[in-house]
Amino acid sequence: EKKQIVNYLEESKESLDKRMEWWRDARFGMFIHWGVYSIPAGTYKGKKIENIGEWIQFFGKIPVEEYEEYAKQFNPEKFDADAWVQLIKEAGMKYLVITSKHHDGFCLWDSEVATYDIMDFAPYKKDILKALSEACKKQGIKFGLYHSILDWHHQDAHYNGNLREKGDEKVYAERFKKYLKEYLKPQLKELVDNYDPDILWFDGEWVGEFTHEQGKELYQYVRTLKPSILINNRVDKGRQGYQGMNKGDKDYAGDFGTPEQEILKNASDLDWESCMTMNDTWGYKSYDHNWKSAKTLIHNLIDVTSKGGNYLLNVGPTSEGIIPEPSVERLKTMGNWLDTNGEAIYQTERLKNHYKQEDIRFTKKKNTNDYYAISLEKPDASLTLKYLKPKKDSDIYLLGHNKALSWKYVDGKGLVIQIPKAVLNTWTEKSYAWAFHINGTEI
Ligand code: H79
Repeated sequence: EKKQIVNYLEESKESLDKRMEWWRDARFGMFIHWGVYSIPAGTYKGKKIENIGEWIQFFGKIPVEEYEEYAKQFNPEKFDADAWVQLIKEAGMKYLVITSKHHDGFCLWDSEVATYDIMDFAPYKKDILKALSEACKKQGIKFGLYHSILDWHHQDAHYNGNLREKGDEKVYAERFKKYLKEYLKPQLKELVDNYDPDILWFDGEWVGEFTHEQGKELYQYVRTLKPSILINNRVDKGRQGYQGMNKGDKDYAGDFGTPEQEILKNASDLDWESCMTMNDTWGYKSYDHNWKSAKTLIHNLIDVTSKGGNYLLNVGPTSEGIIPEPSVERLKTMGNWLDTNGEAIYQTERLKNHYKQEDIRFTKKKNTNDYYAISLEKPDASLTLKYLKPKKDSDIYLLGHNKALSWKYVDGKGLVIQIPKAVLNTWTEKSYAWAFHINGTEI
C-alpha cells in the first residue's frame, strides 16, 4: 500500500491552530544552552574571549583539534535531569528547548552518524537527551530540541567562518548537500524517533550554503517524521535578522518567528517567541555577572504575553551540570509571581486593539470575556483604564487579594478603579506587577 504524501507546507488554519494550541497556551519556556563551551567558560589560553560563550571556538579562533580536547573532558557528574525539570516547573515554565547540537557540532546524545558525541567522545557516557526527555514526560513538561544547521566540526558543513579556508563556493554547496543528506537529516530522524520532541528549534540557517529550497524540504522532512511537531522559522531563510520575523517575499517554512535578545515592538497576529538571556551569554561564562533583575524578567514576560508572543528564557549550565545560582534565584522569583498571577498569563490571547496603556499591559483569557490589566508599577489610588468596559454589576479583583474593588465607568474617560489605601500599602518592591481581573468588553 502506498503511503499518502502530505504537503505540510500547505496547512489549513484549523490544523495549524490545533497543532499550536499547547504552545500558545504555555507562554513561558526554558532555553538551555549546554555543551563543550561550558568548559572553557569564556576563557582561552588565559584570555577572556569577548562575545557569547558558546561561540568561543569562533571568536577565540580555536582550531578544531584543540577544541576537541575540551570535548574529551566533558563530564558533568552533577547533572540531574529531574532536578532541572523540577526547576522548570517551579519557575512556571511549560516547556524546555535544549541544544542537541550547537554550532560547535558536539552532540548531547549517542548519534549513530557521529562520533563527536557524549557517548563516543566524552568521558560522561550517559545520554543527556534521554534523561531530560524522560524527566519532561514524567513531569508534564513539553520537550524541545535546538539543532544547529551550521556545524563547525563536520568536514562537509563547510561554513567555518574564520576557521575555514577560502575555496570554491560550488564545491562547498555540493558538500553541504551531502552533509544535509547523510548527516543532518539522519540525526533529525534519530532525535524524533528516540526522544519524541514537541519542538525542533533550528538555528544557523543563515549560512550561505543553505538555501530556501533546502529549508522547505527540511521542514517537510521533519513534519513527515512527526506531523504534530512545531518547528521555528529558522528552518528556512525567511528571518530578518535579530528582529526574528519572516520577510514577506516568499512562502517561508516555519511555524513561529524568533526574535533574539529583543521583544517585538508591537503586537502581532503571527506566532512568535522571543528568546533571551538572563546575563549576556547563552553558553556559560564564568565571569559574566551582568544579570537582569527579576523585575525586568517578569516585565518582559508580561510585555511579550500582551503582544501575543512566548518568552523563551535561557540558562547556561556549568560543565559540572549546575544551573548557576543567580539564574535559579530569578526563576524561583518568577514562579512565585506566577503562582498568584499566572491566571493573567497562561491560556491568554492578546487584545484586538490595544496591548498597552502607559505602564499597563492587557491580556485576555482565551474564549472568555475575562480581561486582565497588569500594572508594571505601583498604581495610584485611582486607576483609569481607557480600553476596558466591565460588564454591569460585575466584580473587579486584584489577583492575590480577595476583596472586590469599587469602580465606575465614565463615558469618554473609561473605567475608574478605586484601590483602597490598605491594598495600596501592600505593594512592595517585590510585587513586580499587579494584575486586575475585569469581566467585560474591549474598546
Ligand atoms: O544559540 C544562540 C546563539 O549562539 C545563536 N542564536 C542564539 C539562540 C546566534 N547568535 N548569533 N548568531 C547566532 C549569529 C551571529 C552572527 C555573528 Fe558574525 C557573529 C555576527 C558577528 C559575529 C559570523 C561572523 C557571522 C557574521 C560574522
